[in-house]
Amino acid sequence: MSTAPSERIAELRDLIRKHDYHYYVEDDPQLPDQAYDALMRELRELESLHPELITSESPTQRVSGTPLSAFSPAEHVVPMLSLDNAFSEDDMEGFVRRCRDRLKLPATADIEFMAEPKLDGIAISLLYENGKLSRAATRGDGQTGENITANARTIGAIPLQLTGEGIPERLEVRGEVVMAKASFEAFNERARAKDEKPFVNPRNAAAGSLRQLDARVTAKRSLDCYCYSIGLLEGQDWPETHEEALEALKCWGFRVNPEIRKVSGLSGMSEYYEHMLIRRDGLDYDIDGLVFKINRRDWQETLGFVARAPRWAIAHKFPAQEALTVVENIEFQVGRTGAVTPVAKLKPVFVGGVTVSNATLHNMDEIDRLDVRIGDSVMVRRAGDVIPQVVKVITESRPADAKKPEMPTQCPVCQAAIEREEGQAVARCSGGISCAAQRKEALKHFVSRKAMDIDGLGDKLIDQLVDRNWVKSPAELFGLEAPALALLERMGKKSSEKLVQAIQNAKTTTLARFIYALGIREVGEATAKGLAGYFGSLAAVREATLEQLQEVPDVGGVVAGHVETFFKQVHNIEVVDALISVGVVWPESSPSSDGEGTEQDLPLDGLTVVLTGSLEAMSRDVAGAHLESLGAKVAGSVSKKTAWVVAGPGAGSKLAKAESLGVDVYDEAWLLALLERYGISA
Ligand code: I6G
Repeated sequence: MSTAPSERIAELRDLIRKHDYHYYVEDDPQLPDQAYDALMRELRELESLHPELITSESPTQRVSGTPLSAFSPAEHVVPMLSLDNAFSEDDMEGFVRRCRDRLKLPATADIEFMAEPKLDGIAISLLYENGKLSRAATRGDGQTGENITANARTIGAIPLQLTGEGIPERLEVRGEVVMAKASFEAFNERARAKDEKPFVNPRNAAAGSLRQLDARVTAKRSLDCYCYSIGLLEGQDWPETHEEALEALKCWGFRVNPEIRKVSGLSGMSEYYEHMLIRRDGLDYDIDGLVFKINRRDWQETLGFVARAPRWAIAHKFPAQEALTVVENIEFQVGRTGAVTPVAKLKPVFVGGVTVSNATLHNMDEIDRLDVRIGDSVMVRRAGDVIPQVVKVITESRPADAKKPEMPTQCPVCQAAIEREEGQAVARCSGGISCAAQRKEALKHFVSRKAMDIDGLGDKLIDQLVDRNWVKSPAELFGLEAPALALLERMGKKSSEKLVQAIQNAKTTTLARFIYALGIREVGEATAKGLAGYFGSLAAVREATLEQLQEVPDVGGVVAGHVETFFKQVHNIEVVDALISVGVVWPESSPSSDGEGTEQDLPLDGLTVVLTGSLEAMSRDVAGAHLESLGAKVAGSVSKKTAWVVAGPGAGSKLAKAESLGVDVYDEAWLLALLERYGISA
């Protein structure tokens, strides 16, 4: 007996919601993208045959096709308050003391707090009635926001229908909508390539994307949402602690930040602060501080509110990522592809925890767009490991003698002519590999952390190697010997030997790193990963046609053109072949482009592995790529679904979690033996 369409539709919706839960809430996807897409496709097809069965909570109904003419006001059921800020340890001490005094606790009592990152995004209120998302609103003035339901519905991390047990009659949830740093960078890169205005920071990008009148535009902007509290709960009792409230949110299908911890007393709070300050740059999203909330709800009630802020919570702010300074000069630097980039030389300023004295201005169009001049006061932004940017000129403070910069006509390094193609924003030095600046930059990129990751080969060393003409192309790095290196400035016997070892270790890499290291125009880390994953081997990438290249997610005509052109140029092929002949290797896999590729039975298919601690024979990246080539999924965190954890020296919380969950833990020797069994040696 065949299943009735209504039953299959219900089954598919449940399955999709279950997989959304694994993906968004547990950060542990249980299905390859293609299989998830197949479920969505089947649901869409069935719904198109039976439109009477479509409901607004169906996962197919996230994007509405009718643009609004304006956002309507949305009055909050419970006002959205703000938080008091702390900027120092002293401020934090004062906060804890006040809590303790008002709760009449002894001076020795350590209060339990939930500690959370404060995401730098857009606050959102989500109202659910009988489990269905009925309204989404921005914070506005805290009393009334804007109704942005159609746009919020397009965000995958926002459930349209709650899951799990004990769904409340009415529930209002607060969270923060953010744009991931990588999506923001990719968006701005595309905007600049099209001569469109980039966003100043991920927060503005999230705000701009959430305030689109056409939800189809929002849907394309990869927004994310993390929920952090309950504003209204009707039809059941409030959880007794904030920790339990967060657990309930997860059960109902909300993404809750995995960095949240329970801490005790001031010492626990400052340990978390130090820990997150280090983690900050490595997170996917911007955070501007931490929020500490008293865990017990009865204590929260006792403390209550003052002037629109709870007395039981505080935001401990991080150093700002934006600051004002002055442009002292504008210089022109030549990059690895010959692009001549104007760089603002700044009066040194402390931003986001470091002193910044240079900021990129990208190209002359960007200089015109910002209208930046030498002598101007500017706002600079530094986030993560991204090059500091000038985001805004304070034109009101412009001095009378502020000078407009001009693009030089000759390369400042090799004196070759600087050319700018018709319609292109970027000007280029025409010197090619005869330009020492281009050679240096290509090598710096080649050895960088996300490329071949050669530890100890810094910019100053590369400058010397190129200036002495010891290294003319990347393959020559692998022929360097310790006694010669020891002659260079700031190098001794020990450091030279260590460097030679690091260079030799880097010979074993991954295909994605290798492609990225080649420095193909507009092929960043994500595109390189996409190409490696899609084609599986360098030969396949080299032979791919323009059409095939464009089948890789996020590869458009321009990037495909750069890849194709790169592999057509004889000197590039010589560089690649020379690298392979000096022994650069990587594991190759079957292409995921092959429709049957994903169906193939690979030996570790379906197994999730976590690598933690340090490995000696190969980097974790390389080990991960080997495991993936055998079909395993390599995850970043340990869960019940993890099959094996491979732990090296220095393994910490992941090892502890594996042990507490009873997940099998192995050492590097075991991993090497496993790989050996499938013909992979270190
Ligand atoms: O603005 C906020 C950001 C993050 C918050 C907040 C938060 O918790 C992680 N929590 C509260 C209680 C309030 N504002 C009022």
